[in-house]
Amino acid sequence: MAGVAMTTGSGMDSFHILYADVSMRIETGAGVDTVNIASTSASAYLYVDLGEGRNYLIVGQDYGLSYVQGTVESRAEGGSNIVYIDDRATSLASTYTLNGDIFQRDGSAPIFLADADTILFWAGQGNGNVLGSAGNTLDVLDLRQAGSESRSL
Ligand SMILES: [Ca+2]
Ligand SMILES: [Ca+2]
Repeated sequence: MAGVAMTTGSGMDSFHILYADVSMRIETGAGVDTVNIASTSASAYLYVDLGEGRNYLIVGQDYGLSYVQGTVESRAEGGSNIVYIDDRATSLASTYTLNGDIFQRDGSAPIFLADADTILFWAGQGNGNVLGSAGNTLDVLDLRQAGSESRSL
């Protein structure tokens, strides 16, 4: 994988990825780490391993999932991740699918959520001024593949 590789240590590390246009591999090691992903290009494959501890993975909080166009693969080797998927910046109705540990919004890249302990999800908020922004659809296809004990949606 060409691109950026970063490894950090046992402290509480925080990454805010505003725009990834090359592939990245980020490993944050032990400690309660936070990785916040705002925007990725289609040619960028983003691999994040938040390591030991109960970590926080945030996707889409800045601009919504429309700007997440490159695949995101996440895990927490030896730990777990609390995952926030936030598409509130999107005003049109969307279809979201959770299939095992793969989350995807139509028109956005898949987000792989290995070692997710909890998933908190916000769909688009809609816009009363835009026609056709009625409801969102969330399809949960299969949670049995997920390697976690409980899930919150
Ligand atoms: Ca760390
Ligand atoms: Ca960690």
